[in-house]
Amino acid sequence: GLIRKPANFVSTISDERGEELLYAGMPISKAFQDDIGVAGVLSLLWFKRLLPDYACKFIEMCLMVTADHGPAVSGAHNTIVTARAGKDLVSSLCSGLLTIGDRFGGALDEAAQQFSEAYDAGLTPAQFVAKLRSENKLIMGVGHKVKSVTNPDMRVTIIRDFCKKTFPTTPLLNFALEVEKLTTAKKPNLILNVDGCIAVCMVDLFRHSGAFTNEEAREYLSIGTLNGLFVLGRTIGFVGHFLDQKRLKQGLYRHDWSDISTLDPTKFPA
Ligand code: Q5B
Repeated sequence: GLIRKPANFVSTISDERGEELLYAGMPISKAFQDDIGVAGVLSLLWFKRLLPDYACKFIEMCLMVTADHGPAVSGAHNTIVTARAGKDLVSSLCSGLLTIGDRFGGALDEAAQQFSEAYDAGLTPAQFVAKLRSENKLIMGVGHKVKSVTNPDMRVTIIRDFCKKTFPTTPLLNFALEVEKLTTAKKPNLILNVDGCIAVCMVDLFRHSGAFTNEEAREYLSIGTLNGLFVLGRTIGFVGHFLDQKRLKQGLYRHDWSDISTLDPTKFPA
């Protein structure tokens, strides 16, 4: 008989070959009938299952709170400069997205790792802080350029309160909030930031929603899932900044000399 050549390309999340597009096996018409929303679609395409309503609501809230944080942050700034250099939407968006990393918006995965490792090892919040300090490492998901205990980040309050109210249990969020008490006592801007808060809540969701096995929870944390939430959310804002600049017909950006210290190269040996 015929022997089928093994496929070189394997995919398991969607299928457009039949009469109707399927997302993780769910026909697109059912996604609309059941009104699963963008977060429901995300849960099908990222996790291949429809998460419970409270979890979808949480994901939607993550996308809402990360959608934008003004024109001054690294990614929006890059998007704006690129748009003003006359580039197209995709180039401007990519330029913004490429700034996302440890310092800006991309601390979620490592925050999840650091906090959950410490919690699982039975460290106290004080031991966790001391351990990272002794290793000369920053605590990912902690610290903010402008937000602090005296200028709290409402995004973090909204996510934190929702999770405490609707999640079955929030042990890692509770642990992170204890860590925050210690770090803010040292410096008021060392708050649990939006990356950190979303990250620990996602770990609580993976571990305690009943929707994932322990192995799946471990895998999602190890393959770098969580930064995807910030990337996806902030894409909304970056596209907004691109459109804003085009609408405003802003010309080429050139940084003001008065805001640059041009130093004598001979005084700074390589
Ligand atoms: N120190 C966020 O730094 C920032 C410490 C720490 C222990 C820490 C910094 C950091 C970890 C990574 C992280 C996500 C770079 C941030 C985001 C989205 C955003 C952005 C927006 C949006 C801020 C001064 C002193 C030093 C440091 C100590 C600082 N952070 N110690 N653990 N985590 N955090 N990134 O204020 O003794 O003076 O030498 O890297 O979570 O990106 O809105 O802007 O929505 O767009 O510039 O919210 O915290 O402070 O780096 O000059 O440090 O504090 O060791 O100590 P800063 P630095 P010392 S959310």
